[in-house]
Amino acid sequence: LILPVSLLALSAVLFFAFKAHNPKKNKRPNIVFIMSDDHAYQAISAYDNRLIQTPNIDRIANEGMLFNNACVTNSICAPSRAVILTGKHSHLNGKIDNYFPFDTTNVTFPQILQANGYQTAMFGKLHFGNNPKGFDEFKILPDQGHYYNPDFITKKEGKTKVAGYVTDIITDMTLNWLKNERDDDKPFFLAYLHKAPHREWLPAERHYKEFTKKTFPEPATLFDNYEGRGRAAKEQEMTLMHHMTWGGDSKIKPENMDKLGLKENHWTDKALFKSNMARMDDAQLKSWNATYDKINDDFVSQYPNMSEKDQLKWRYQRYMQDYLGCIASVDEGVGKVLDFLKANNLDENTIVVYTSDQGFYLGEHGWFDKRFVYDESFKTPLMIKWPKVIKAGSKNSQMVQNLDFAQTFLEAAGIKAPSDMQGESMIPIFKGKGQKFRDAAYYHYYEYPSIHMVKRHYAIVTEEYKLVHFYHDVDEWELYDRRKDKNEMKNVYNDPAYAKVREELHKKLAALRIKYKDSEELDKMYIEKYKELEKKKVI
Ligand code: SGN
Ligand code: CA
Repeated sequence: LILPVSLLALSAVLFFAFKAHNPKKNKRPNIVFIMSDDHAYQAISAYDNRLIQTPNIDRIANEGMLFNNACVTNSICAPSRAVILTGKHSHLNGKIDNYFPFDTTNVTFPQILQANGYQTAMFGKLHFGNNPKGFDEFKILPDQGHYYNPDFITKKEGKTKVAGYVTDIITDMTLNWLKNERDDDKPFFLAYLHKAPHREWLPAERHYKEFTKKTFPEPATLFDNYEGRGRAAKEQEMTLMHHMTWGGDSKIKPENMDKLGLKENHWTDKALFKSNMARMDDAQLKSWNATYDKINDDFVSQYPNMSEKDQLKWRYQRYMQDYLGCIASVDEGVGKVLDFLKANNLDENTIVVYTSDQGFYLGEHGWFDKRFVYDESFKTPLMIKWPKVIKAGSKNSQMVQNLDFAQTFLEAAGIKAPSDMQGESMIPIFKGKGQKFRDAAYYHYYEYPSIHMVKRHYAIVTEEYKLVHFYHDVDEWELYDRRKDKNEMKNVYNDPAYAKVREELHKKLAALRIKYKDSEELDKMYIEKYKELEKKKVI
């Protein structure tokens, strides 16, 4: 008996010794990729503390690196996610807008990580219309998902309705996986993907009470009249004044809209408000009404005496109260996940990323939504911590893009990236190497004609300038001097003082289009394909 027991003990010792000293296993980092939907950098206190405090999200910047010029290639939800997963621009991965299906024959980096021994999981919003490949486990929202008592599509049980508030549910699913389903013998890739703070901005009860009492500073360009820019900026449909909905967005009850004679800004307006309320249970609805009835009553009494300017100011405050209220729950969730990693000694060799699928207008230019290459939606928040490699509290101002995640993560995992990926690995930046990362970023937005009516455009963005071509039903060029005109209020394309800059940028843009394999033929092909979808009533 003694012999087998001691043999057993020896093999156990050997097993643990091997496990502890297996360099390959220990070296490969875990990756926690946290992404919110439509989270503007203006609403993260690590960037700007005028609107909200986000102490937990800020921890990632404090313990790692804050990127001041991170940007996207196509500022809209599902296309951004496709760029992230494939490491390829939209025109090559095929997911040019929210309508085109994601082509699942694309190779994504989670598939590669999984094939190389990573355990992979995804919780939250994907928005592809099909399930993610390369994941051992997933629970995703169908399409946009709902804030209250949302449905989820799960790998194991199919579609299920989950009681509660979406941000908290996604956080709980993530924590539960970390606690109970993680395989200690494997490194992991975990995608923790919030729906919040996407339109129509429904905060959790514990936050709307607090946030609806606050008043927020207005952006300098709230009353923009779009002079000095072209048709695209003038003809969009994303203004707080004319396109934000009274019901769905500002939470004015349909009966009050009728009472005040407020028009529906969009056919979904009242219906959206009603369907959001219909998802709440009695207790949720009761506390909702306890706060929002008062807002409604105040508005009904104020409205007859409000000027247009007063209305815009009111709509901005209403927008910020709900939008920022949603972010408060995201920040709490991030805190819980960071705490878990720390408490379980997963801190040191885990890469934690916080980003958004794009930036967002918080009243700048009088707008909400995104889509444009103008800064607030072109740039996106990004902070990354990895204590083993990245110096705490560092800042970086290079133009990294969402295109770069795939190659970055693969390099971190010691895997050679497929040669047709189009980004750059950020690992040299993590190590504090100073070389120029990217001279110019390429941008291309397609979803038009569609909601918000932002015209198709492609652009080159350098540290100093932005050259944009709006095409399809227009043929207009815009040039911005990013250093002198931070708010992008004046198109200097036809200013003779910029003639030389303009010519140089035209050349650089043409070269970038060739480098990334984009072309006029592809622009035309996607317009034709879009028309086919319109005919099929997909759009
Ligand atoms: C919905 C929103 C739009 C938003 C798109 C795309 N309207 O249609 O405001 O631009 O989603 O958003 S809503 O009234 O239905 O909320 S994205 O993040 O998925 O690209
Ligand atoms: Ca989005």
